Amino acid sequence: TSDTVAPAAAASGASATERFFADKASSAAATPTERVDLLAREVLDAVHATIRRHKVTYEEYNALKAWLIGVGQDGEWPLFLDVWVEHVVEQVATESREGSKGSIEGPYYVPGAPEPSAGTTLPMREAEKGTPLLFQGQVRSVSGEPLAGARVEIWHADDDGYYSQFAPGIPEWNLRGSVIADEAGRFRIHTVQPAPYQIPTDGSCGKLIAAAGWHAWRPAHLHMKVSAPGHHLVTTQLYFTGDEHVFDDIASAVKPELILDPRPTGDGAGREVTYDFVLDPA
Ligand code: MBD
Ligand code: FE
Repeated sequence: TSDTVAPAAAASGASATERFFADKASSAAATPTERVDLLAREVLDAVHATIRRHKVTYEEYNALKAWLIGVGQDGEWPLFLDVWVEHVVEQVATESREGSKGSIEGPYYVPGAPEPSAGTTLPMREAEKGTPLLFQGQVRSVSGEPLAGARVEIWHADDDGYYSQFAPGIPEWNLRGSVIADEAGRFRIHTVQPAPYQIPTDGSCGKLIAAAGWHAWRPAHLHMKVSAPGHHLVTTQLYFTGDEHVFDDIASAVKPELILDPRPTGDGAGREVTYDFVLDPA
């Protein structure tokens, strides 16, 4: 659009790589030797089996090699892994939970967002584009008690599908907030409806998508981290009914429980939806 510079893959990729190293890479637990041996061997065995089954040629091997080198040069390892691998890690990690369904975090979470009060408006530009959206609900434990003072972190793309801190020209904390629920565990967050998100088409992930004849879209979504002392944090995403890609997400991260159906607000100017979160005991 005219007032935003289109983000290049290399710029958002570099930011996502930097973000990952700052928050996650150093805290990753050391994996025991036997476990690395097992997992690395099985993954390599699967690669070898694919090469044999499909008689992969030297041209194809070199195309793969060039592509893998490019993923790193574009800073797109966070994007690639979160789009095509993370959903299975998330399923395995949360399969024994009884509370709210989770979904993948993706590459664009930033800790330490501003903490507005429970009936709040997310940081946004003076004339932020998009349909106003009131997102409200309550945080409870699996036993049904309201979780006073629960934290509801929310981050999402703007009406052009861009995330602050990963696309140029957007204020630092735009459409990001860390909201503390009230004594009844309730929160009310005023924001705008996010647009569907398209994976950058000018980087290595875009090249794979084009070469394989896939599409680059994720359905519009809100990202959330909901937490309370003594409970498991839930990382999730919420989607919108009727979205063209809601059952055709390039990141395979939609679950039926995560689809919202907002209603028009009384004044007709925006939409509102209620969604409650249920947290498992830690
Ligand atoms: C996103 O916005 C996202 O949520 C994921 C999982 C991957 C790429 C972009
Ligand atoms: Fe996202």
